[in-house]
Amino acid sequence: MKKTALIEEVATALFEAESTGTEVDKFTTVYSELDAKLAYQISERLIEIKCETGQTRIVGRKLGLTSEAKMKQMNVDEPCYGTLLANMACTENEPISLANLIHPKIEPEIAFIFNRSLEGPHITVPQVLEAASYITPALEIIDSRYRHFSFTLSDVIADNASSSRYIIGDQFFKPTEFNLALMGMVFKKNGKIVSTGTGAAVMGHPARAIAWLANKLSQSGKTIQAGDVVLSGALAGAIDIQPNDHVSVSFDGIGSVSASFCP
Ligand code: OOG
Ligand code: MG
Repeated sequence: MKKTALIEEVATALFEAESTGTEVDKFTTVYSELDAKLAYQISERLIEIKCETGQTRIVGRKLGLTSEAKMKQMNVDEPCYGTLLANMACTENEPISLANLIHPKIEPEIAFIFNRSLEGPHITVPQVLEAASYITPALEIIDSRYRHFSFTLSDVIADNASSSRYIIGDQFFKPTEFNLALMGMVFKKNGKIVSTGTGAAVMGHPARAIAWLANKLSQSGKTIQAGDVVLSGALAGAIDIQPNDHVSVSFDGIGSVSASFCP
């Protein structure tokens, strides 16, 4: 199949899967030529379709598979990124409906907010910390469009890194004032601790994941832009969510954020 036709076919199928809340089979089993580079082109087309039809816009990026815990859980051994859209943002105050989701999971993250752009390919951790205006706790809801939440690196890249919804805290902190590698984290569901961790779980330092992103984006002529929200990737494994669940993440020194769910 021609590349352009394949991009269109897979992007459309993933868009349909999300719109109708129906899972699909992995595409790499059918298209052996589907490598990471082609997968990023598919995800770009998918985002285009979403922006056109959903009247939404790009508000940032998210890292995926930046911790050992996540790589083991998903059986993929490389990080990836996806794009955050305005209509994925949720707030703490309103229960999030799970009605249109396939098999949602939630995971604890640190969000970075930028007030100036960050252009790869030679971005380092100190440059990330300098360019980021704020950090705040975040929860990401992922919902792979693939059957049994099972995929290869290329499949998950095409599927916008399983992005579904996200919630960020409402208190913002200067990242240079903390040792993010040593920052403790407690992740809870319905009042019970699910996991604990430290920032170092994400590539040794969460800002290293952001540097990886800036450098990766530069390969396709893109940058982290002023105003972008960037999720640096889950510190711990994702957990299933059901209606009436209440989930929270707290970090040492930067507070917490929570999410509740309804049918
Ligand atoms: C892929 C997305 C992973 C993270 O924070 O590691 C991710 C997935 O697990 O479905 O968002
Ligand atoms: Mg995530």
